[in-house]
Amino acid sequence: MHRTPLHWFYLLPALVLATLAKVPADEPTTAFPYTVTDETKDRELSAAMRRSFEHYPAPRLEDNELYSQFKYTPLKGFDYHGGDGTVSRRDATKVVRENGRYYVWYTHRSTPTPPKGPDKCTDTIPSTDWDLAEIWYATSDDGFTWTEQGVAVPRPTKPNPGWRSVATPGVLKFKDKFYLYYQAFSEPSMTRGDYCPISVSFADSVDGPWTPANTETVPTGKPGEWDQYAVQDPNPLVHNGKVYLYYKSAFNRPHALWVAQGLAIADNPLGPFIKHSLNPVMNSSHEVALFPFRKGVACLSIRDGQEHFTVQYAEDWINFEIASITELMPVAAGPYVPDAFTDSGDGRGITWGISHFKNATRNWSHQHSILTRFDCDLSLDVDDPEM
Ligand code: AAL
Repeated sequence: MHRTPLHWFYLLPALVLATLAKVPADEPTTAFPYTVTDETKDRELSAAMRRSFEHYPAPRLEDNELYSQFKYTPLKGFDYHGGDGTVSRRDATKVVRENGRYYVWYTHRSTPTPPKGPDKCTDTIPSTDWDLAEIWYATSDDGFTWTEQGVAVPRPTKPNPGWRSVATPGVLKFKDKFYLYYQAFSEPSMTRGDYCPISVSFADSVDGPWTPANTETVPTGKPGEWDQYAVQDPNPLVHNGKVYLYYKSAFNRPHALWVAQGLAIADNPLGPFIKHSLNPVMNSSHEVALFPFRKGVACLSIRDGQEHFTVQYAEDWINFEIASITELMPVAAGPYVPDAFTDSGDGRGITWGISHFKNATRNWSHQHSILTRFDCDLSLDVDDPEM
């Protein structure tokens, strides 16, 4: 390459600096990884650079297999009554593939009016979007067009847990049987917060029928414990032959809301569930999506808390670290996790799932939520998924 005087004007200082920094002058200074020599290997690093090497799985974002952005596509097949707030679908489970098609379960509300808030709710008027709800399910051949199949878990009769509302399900397949865990409300949501335990229904077939256990399968904690008021958002996986059920609680309630995630482990999906002594195991996130990844478990930590909008990883399934920071994450994501229940010890990650969007939080007049599809790049088996 012919060098003009102007080239040397810029190049000479760079060569001097490169020599001083002991970087060979012919190495492009933007190359990565930088050449480590005896002189540079013990070089002192700033806190930010040390964190990049020591804390994250890969110092460069591009090399971080637990980083993704998210693409959204509307789903076909769901009717929302023109968005008048009387029909809502939200908080989807993981997507499961059985009998050659995809299944998803979700909170379904169909009420004569939209929610009217905790002060104006009645036996037929919902307090919130997930009050007076049931667990419904839908199936699909391609993940984009869905056929709603109807109710899977109706509200049980009073006074069984969930008589007021059953919402926010998580699905499990364990030893060829199926389990749906869900929040079991015995009072209208938001009248005292969202105080509820987790209950379960079980079935021999993915198509049901579902039998309710009518128990507080994962109960709230004892007075003074972090989860004494509510256990929510059940998220079961299989690990080491056991059910690992992650769940959310809001501690400090009713004073200052701080949401965090706990872990409860059981040999039998119907319980008893033993809550982990280190709970909460995550310090953030209103809704999480968990999936086996390599030896450990990865988690989309979606919103709320110091570590919201991060993807986290726990090789021992308990002690989570931030793997990446991202944006526009799927709300209450239910990913398609082919190996969620296979206990393979070598999780392969995810490429898509179902998320929800809600149209309002404080304005009750048309409040409802819709299901949508998200696609992402968190799979070890796909080199360059189309984003
Ligand atoms: C959701 C979930 C739980 C809450 C409510 C319905 O996002 O965290 O399910 O109770 O909001």
